Amino acid sequence: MNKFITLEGIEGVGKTSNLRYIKELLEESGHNCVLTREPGGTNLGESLRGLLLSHSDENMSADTELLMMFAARAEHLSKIILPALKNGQTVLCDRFTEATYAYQGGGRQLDVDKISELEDWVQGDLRPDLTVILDAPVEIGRARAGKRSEPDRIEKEQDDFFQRVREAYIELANRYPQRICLVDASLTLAEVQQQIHAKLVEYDILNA
Ligand code: Z5A
Repeated sequence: MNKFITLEGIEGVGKTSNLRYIKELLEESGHNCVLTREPGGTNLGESLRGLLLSHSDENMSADTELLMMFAARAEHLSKIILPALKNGQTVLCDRFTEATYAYQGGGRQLDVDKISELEDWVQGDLRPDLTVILDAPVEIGRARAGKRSEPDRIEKEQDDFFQRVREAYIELANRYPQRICLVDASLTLAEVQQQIHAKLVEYDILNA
């Protein structure tokens, strides 16, 4: 029963809304779920999240941002994710390493080999069983997110940054179709949820 499932996408595509839906579906079929997020999930990780997303007069270098994402991830893996999986629980995580490939690799244009080295170092051979990428045009995500709150440090980036992030996500789904899938998140919430349900069946997380 222990599965590791992650949800990804550019800001505002509906990760938070759909995580709750996935959790309900999994619990109905007998999974004991741990819901968590990145960056964050532990006390130290949430402190790092605060530093990563808050505004400061001092610019953060892209390498520092990358290393802090992986520092938070190392803590998250050792304190939450690995113990839960070992305990037979299913971990549902709002963003994980695919976000690093998309934001730091695609958005910031950092060397993808560096990210891959850190991934191997911090995670060993652990990869999510399924990553659902909610895909929608940047304007849609921004319009939905914009209704909500003050943008954080990363959300303040321009549209071309988010366009690169979106393209990097699509590339990941094309490269690893055995564990990463795309869902059209530009549709209504009910239609998005129908697609997610179908993907959970297709990837053997839920029975038909
Ligand atoms: N980051 C990184 O750079 N590198 C990394 O390795 C990691 C993260 C792990 C924090 O992420 C930031 O960290 C993020 C990437 C970076 N920065 N950015 N951008 P986050 O996940 O905490 O924050 P976020 O991306 O900004 O997520 P979000 O804004 O919370 O969006 P969301 O969860 O995808 O959307 P939502 O809150 O569910 O929905 C937004 C609104 O749209 C809401 O009013 C919903 O009711 C509405 N909604 C949702 N779905 C629909 C549909 N289908 N139709 C109409 N309206 C909808």
